[in-house]
Amino acid sequence: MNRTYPPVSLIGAPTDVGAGHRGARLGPEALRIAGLGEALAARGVDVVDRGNLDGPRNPWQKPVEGYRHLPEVVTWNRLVMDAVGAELRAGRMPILLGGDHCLGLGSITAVANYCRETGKQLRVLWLDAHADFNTSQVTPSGNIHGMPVSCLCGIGPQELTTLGGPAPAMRAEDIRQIGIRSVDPGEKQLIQQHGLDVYDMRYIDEIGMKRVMEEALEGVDDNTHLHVSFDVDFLDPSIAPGVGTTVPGGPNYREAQLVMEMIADSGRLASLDIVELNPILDKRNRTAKLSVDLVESLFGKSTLMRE
Ligand code: EXY
Ligand code: MN
Ligand code: MN
Ligand code: MN
Repeated sequence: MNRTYPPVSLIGAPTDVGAGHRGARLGPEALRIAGLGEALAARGVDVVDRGNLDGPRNPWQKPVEGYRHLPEVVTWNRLVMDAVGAELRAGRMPILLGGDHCLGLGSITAVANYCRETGKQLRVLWLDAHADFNTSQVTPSGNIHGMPVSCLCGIGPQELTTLGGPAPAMRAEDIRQIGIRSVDPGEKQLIQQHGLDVYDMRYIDEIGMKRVMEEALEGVDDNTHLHVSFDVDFLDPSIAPGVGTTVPGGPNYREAQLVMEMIADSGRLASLDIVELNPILDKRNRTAKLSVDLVESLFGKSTLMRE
């Protein structure tokens, strides 16, 4: 399928304030060194690298009332929301280079607001080992990278839930979570209460990735803005060791490629986060290179010509 893509802007957000390991702040550089910009340009995409946002450093403190680094997380997410929103309004596709996954909050808040302005229908595909649906009451860690989805759905501290306007930034029914295999006990109850659509690894094993993706993309049409939030811990750790929160039993190489290929086939990809890459824990930038390989598939690279 020959498809033209809108111009792309790479936005680096070098922080790990939402995480329990330090190192994701180096993610944007690792993705650049793995050749992300060049790979997109080779696919015929007009790509500009906006460089890195400049936010607060990681103070490396213990959680306070269930949140670690809340003020810093708020500041980083504001920066991300503004940068992502500006690219969307300029008719460009933002690719956020994290950084930890707390940044999905700012990114998707911007996307959701853009959808409201333009009358587009939002669909978020959350590719992750984790549901990231914790709250300060049930979090085992206080790490806010375990909370962006609940915040987006209006559950969480007011500074985060109202980042871009009145809460909730998005509805639980706008998101599909794929690859999930680590959910905390309190988080499990909240997911149930809010009726989140979770395609966990057991479901993927049972019905296969092709059908899972068909279900996750059901209802996506010409008026859909498709946002992909790609946490690299989605991938099985045997192929993607460069993350702080590895969980065994994730999608293998071909399953991950199929996810990206089927998203590409939908033709609706309009914004993307690549988060949680931790080069300190990686082996020779392998996880960054794999991420670039997967992004090529997201932008339509395939083995054969396909209809
Ligand atoms: N559920 C665990 C917690 O809240 O601490 C682990 C969260 C990891 C979040 C990663 C990035 O997706
Ligand atoms: Mn995550
Ligand atoms: Mn994760
Ligand atoms: Mn499998």
